[in-house]
Amino acid sequence: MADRILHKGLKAKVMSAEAAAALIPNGSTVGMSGFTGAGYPKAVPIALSKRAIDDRLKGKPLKLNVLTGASTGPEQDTIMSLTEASRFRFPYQGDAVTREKINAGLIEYQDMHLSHAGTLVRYGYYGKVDFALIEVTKIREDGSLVCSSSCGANNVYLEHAEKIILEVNSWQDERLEGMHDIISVNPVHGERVPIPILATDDRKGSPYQTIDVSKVVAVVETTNPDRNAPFKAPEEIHKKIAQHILDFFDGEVKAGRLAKHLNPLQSGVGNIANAVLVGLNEGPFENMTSYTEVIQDGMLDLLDSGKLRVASATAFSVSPEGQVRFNKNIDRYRKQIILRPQEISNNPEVIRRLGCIAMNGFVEADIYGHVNSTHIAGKGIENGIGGSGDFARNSAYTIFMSPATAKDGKISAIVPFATHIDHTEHDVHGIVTEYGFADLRGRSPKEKAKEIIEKAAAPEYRPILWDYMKRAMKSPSAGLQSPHMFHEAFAFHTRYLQTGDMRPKK
Ligand code: 0RQ
Repeated sequence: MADRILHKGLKAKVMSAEAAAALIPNGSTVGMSGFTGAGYPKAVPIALSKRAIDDRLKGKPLKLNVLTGASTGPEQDTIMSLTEASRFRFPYQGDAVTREKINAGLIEYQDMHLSHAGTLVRYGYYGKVDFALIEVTKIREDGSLVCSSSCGANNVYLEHAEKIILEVNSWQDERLEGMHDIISVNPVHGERVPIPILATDDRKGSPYQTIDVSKVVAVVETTNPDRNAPFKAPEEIHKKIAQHILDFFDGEVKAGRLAKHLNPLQSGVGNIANAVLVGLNEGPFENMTSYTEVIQDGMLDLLDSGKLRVASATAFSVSPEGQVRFNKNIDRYRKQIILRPQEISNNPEVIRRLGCIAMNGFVEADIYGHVNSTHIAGKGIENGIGGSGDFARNSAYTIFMSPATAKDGKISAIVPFATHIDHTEHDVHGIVTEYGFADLRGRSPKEKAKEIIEKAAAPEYRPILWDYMKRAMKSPSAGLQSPHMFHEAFAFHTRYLQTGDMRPKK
């Protein structure tokens, strides 16, 4: 792997993952690369987890504060959570074991807007960052780095950490070089300048990440693949949701509010988001662009068909099959794909300037349009807000999508009052389920409730939602702007916890 570490001084720092892990003292704060299952460190976290097991047997459990870009992969989140080597986790996770430990109170988790993460770290809210542990594709002669399959918050941790450990992963295709556009934000409020991105395909930074080479204490060579979940072919329900969104776009084009190339698309991860991309590939829109945080398989399809002109993101989240296709066509994709640090890909200023179309999943939405993206009632956190808030608050179109029910109809995604609110009614323009698109624009809360119940709620839940709404309007304690009955607002959830079904027994 000699040609991947071209800086002589850093070549001399090559050591095993175990030796690098041994440099990290207990109690350290470690800023790691990684955004979805892409570009996260893979060897040192495993070595840290092994050490955590040994240290636990010795009665001195290893406890680290782990900061990342977003979710990562099994060699990082799953294993470090299993061994409880992670004491504190920030700013996003999407891992089943980590979720279980957080909900059991064994890991402290701060769930944070991804665009804010860098500023908060720079302002010292997480204390001193002792180590940056960053996966890269290559170290150049001058010590600058070719990032790997995600940029995430690497720039922040590399700038801010006292010491740096680099994992050079030869599994990452060297031809990623040239795909990144690294702009770093001045952290000082009052001294910040406009982010110079005026169009999705603007490149205004450097393809390389510069570092203070003297801070590097270890370089570890790895060969492990990124791990992103394979996508299922869209199911009927996902296709229906996608079709409602396409019909909505069609209406906006006819009304003259959107051009045929639409506005830059942001799309969350998951099967519904992928179904929307599949639908767009079959639909009438041409010459589209995407300003988003992850590039998934559906976006590669759109690039291949020529429907999508350019995609800007901070990470890849492609299936193993998508990865093969990506590597095969990487020279073409390099001209069409730009990877940026997450504080740029998710930057509110840029999102608002471009007028993005944000499409993200939701856990539950209430009748007035408040959206819960993160918490499952009675079960705690699912994943986190991720970038959904960055895009929801600032996009020209903010759409949330989900099946109308979960757990075989026992849970309604539309409830009287959301048990946790990530996105308020002021930011939400559309709520979509397989039953329809509730268009909340230009409507008061009571008008939104009518639209949501009639268009988006599952038919079997409509009567009980109407019943709640109508009684709330007559309740003497309720104001008539957003009528509620506090003693009953969570009746759907309490019934589910008591009987296993949100529907009342007949
Ligand atoms: O549970 O896996 O046990 O079957 O939640 O739900 O329907 O498969 O949908 O995978 O798209 O996830 C909101 C979680 C949706 C996701 C959320 C259960 C359901 C299932 C998953 P099972 P689905 P998805 C880009 C933007 C926040 C972050 C974000 C998310 C599981 O979209 O994390 O938008 N969003 N980031 O059965 C109980 C309910 C439920 C429920 C769903 N009301 N009650 N369980 N489920 N609704 C990404 C980044 O920022 C990196």
